[in-house]
Amino acid sequence: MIFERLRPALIAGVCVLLLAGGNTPAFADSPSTGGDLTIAQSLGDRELTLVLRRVTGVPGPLHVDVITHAGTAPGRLTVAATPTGITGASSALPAAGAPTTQAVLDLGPVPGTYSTGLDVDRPGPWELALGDGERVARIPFLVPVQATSPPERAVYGGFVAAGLLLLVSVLVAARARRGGWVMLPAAGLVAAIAVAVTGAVLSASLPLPPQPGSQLDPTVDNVTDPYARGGPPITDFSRPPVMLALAGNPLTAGKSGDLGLDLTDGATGAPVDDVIVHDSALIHLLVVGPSGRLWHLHPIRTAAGRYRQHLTLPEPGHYAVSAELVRRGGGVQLVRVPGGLDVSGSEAAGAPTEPVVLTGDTTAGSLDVGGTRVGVEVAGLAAGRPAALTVRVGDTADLQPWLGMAGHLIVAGPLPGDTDIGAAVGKAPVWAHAHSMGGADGTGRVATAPVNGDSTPDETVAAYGPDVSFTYSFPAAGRYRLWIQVERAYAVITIPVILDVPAATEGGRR
Ligand SMILES: [Cu+2]
Repeated sequence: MIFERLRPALIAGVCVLLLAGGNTPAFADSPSTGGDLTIAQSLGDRELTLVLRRVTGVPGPLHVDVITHAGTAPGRLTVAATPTGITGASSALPAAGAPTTQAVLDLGPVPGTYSTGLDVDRPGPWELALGDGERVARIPFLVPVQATSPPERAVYGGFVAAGLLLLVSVLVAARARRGGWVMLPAAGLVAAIAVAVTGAVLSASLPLPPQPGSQLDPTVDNVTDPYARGGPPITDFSRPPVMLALAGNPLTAGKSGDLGLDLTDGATGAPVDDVIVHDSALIHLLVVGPSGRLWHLHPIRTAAGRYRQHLTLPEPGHYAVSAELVRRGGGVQLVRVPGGLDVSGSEAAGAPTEPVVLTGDTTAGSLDVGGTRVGVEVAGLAAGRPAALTVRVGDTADLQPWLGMAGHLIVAGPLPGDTDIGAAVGKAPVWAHAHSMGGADGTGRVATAPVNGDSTPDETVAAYGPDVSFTYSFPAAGRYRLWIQVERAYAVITIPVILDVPAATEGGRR
């Protein structure tokens, strides 16, 4: 009897469930589920890579790794984290703006990973302070929460309602004298399942809201619920370019000093504090000296829009300075300091590594960098055409990804001559930074993009190379300076190259 009465409800329910099963929704991974955050920092004389492992729950632990390099001095670092976001909602947590968690980290003499842990008690924007007793790097980071999108809420709500209505249907079917009454909860059940299925289908196809951190200035509220902002954004996310000015005391050759970098907004003149981590650093600082030496450094952030770089420049003369950075929604900018940097003094510099010279018909060469044999080869070289550049570092696949990449290529030119390179590079029309194109694991396979909050292998994975190749189109003919950088045995190797790029001939290749 009961089954007779229940039949319409059961048939409808089963049909809709089958339909839902056939359309198994691919739940979009929550947008704020971040991966690990890797940031290179030149803290004092130490070149460090800081890795903030993803936070999986709040309150919860934040695992902090510091990777040291060859020559990094042992010693103690302090690590502290401060919530910086303010919310209108009342909270029992300590007020933002003061550190809520701290730890110490003892670096040993062996290059590698040193770890410590912090505890984060709330989602939103945070600042990590990494100190060496003299300087403090202040690194902004986000603690995400697993946010539920409106369609996902419809899925959960719909299925809960369907479950309840199913119970009601059974009860009504068992108790009611007239079978028709069961149609009421059964219709509700079908409607609830329809809502859930619609939500499931939509959740896979609706665009994600603008992401706090990478697209929006993060606040506690938009990190906690990225879907809360109503309506489409009425402004675009773009920001004006930064103005980069050098600050600090003049530098003397052979003596260590601190170079200050002030970032100001080109429109408002306010300090720029929306720099986001790009290629594993807030700022990539490139400095080229008078004899063609390159420094690739990662200044520490000391305050909003203020960065500092500790360095020792070995020779007097004119240096070219540029910074590569990304403003939130502003794209990658390679900003040159117009006047460059003058270093006084008379310190005699040690000779820099002799570059590989590829000119005329020479398309291959080799050199010794710090005891490692490096071969350099170029193919298809002509202005305006993609050229392939390959370096072979040693003979085993033991390169480490530095800044998330197996190889970095920095290009400046065309240059008028081989003297006073810093000044010439400062005025050079082309100044580029390219990365190695796939094949990073030595098998020719292109490294896959991280999915679902996974992270790419960090520097500790020494399994790349020995061949690292780049593709770059030199826009104009002439003499270029190139610096290729790879990491091996926790040391960054810089390979200097001088390259003459011929003009493209009609239908011809070199
Ligand atoms: Cu860099």
